[in-house]
Amino acid sequence: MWIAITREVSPAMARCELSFVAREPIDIARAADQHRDYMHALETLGCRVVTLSVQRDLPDSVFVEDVAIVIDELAVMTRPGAESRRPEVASVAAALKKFRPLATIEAPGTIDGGDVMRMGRAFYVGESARSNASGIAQLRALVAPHGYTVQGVPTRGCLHLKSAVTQLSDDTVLLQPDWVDREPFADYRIIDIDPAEPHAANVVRVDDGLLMPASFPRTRERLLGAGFKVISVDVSELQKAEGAVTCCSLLLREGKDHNAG
Ligand code: CIR
Repeated sequence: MWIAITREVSPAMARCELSFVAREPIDIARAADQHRDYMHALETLGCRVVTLSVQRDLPDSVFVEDVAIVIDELAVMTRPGAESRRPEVASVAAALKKFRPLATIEAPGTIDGGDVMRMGRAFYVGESARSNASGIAQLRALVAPHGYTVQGVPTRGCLHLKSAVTQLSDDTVLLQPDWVDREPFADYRIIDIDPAEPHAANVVRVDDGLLMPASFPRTRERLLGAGFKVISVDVSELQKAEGAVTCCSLLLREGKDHNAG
């Protein structure tokens, strides 16, 4: 069983950070509806959803993935690359400390959870505008004692590593070759996104199920053809905030409770 930590959409989301997409008006009510559909999809995939209360003044606070990196052994609270996002960390830490011992990335390190992709005990971390060498080195020092490796991976033309590559199964990744090299992932089976859908590489995996945006039907066909079980959700308003599907939840395995109170 998985716990999915989420947070309600902020009414200030129109003031979100944007890096690679142009600003467009965001329909907040519609974004909230889409976010509810997203949480239902997570439940369908077998997650118990824990929703944190809205942070009205923090435009990007729905994107909880960026503020923590959670493994069975601990939760690493990040120091997000965008300064406007650093006040999001404390309340997610308060929620996570019920489930895991906490560790923290300290200045001058920065790291966004969206840059952190894990395959088994191998972490790949985007060397992006949001995640720097100090942040990556600190993550390595925190997880190495638990038997994990950490490898930096350059990205280009996208916000985060997980805009470019995500996990489909224990041995397969979905990849956008324009935004990341294949070479670091050569040990895995690689499925390319459909080239007509450049943003399609970001999918959530929960056991043998996948959740992806409804706007990428061609890539969905590829995944269905490869035998994956896929749920699609319309997240168009969240996409206008440069979000996708992994960014709206923190997934942690239940039954690894820390009971720190
Ligand atoms: C940002 O620029 O930080 C937000 N507007 C979008 C963050 C999306 N996060 C993610 O994909 N992990």
